[in-house]
Amino acid sequence: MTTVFSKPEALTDAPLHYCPGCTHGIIHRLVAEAIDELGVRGRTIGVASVGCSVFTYNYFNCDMVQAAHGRAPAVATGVKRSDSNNIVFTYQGDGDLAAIGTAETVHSAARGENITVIFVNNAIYGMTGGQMAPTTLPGQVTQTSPYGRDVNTVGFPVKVCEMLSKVDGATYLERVAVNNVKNVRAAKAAIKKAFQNQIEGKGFSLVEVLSTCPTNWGMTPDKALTWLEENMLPYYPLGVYKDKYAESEVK
Ligand SMILES: Cc1ncc(C[n+]2csc(CCOP(=O)(O)OP(=O)(O)O)c2C)c(N)n1
Ligand code: SF4
Repeated sequence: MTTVFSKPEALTDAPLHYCPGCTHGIIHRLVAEAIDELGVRGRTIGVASVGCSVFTYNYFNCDMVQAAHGRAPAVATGVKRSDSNNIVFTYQGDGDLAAIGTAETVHSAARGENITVIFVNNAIYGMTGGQMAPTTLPGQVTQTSPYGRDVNTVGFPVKVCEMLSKVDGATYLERVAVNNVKNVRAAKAAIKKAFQNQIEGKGFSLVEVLSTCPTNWGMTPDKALTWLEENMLPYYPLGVYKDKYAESEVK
């Protein structure tokens, strides 16, 4: 019999704890597929962050470390520098990476650390019950912005790929989404490239994945995918924000 579908080896058998329809699970699978296809599982070390994805250390079938809130790129820096043969990735939400962890994100990019950052942007603090995040859209209703995010009082969302594109040390920055099959395929290619870059010693790669939080957005999973498409994609355009090596190839 021909096997047409199987679980990546880089995922354990542990059942995921995510809410029904949450796209964290899709992103886990894409990361695991990339690790498998590149044949690096035996030397991969993941850094789990704090947020709904805190239990990634139970789900990825490779060595894992747990970082304090926002500190994953700093921990990844140490793990990578201790043995450059390690393939090191972080898996972080937007509250983790773009709020308490902004400094670690910017400085690891500025230092050009040879690590892979998987940044899951669902425009809200999921784990803690749906508070406004740095990435919450203007006008978006959350538990702490019941009348919608007012940019006049709390400022504008942080656009991480755009911001890091001005950081000289960053190598590869791409924003993708997992709201439909076409975008999932593109997300897989970007994630694989971010790992491939590290294998080739090219430096800091970050893939921002636009993701859903049906529970805290207060929507069905189906409606959440539509909401992402109609609201997040216009504000957070998909695409490659920096590819240092492609640029030098073009020149
Ligand atoms: C030092 C510290 N401050 C605050 C918290 C509370 N906290 C836990 S998860 C979280 C937000 C996580 O949101 P995000 O990174 O967007 O991930 P999501 O849950 O949406 O996937 C916060 C503020 C904490 N655990 N540690
Ligand atoms: S709270 Fe949101 S981000 Fe967290 S598991 Fe549920 S749907 Fe996913």
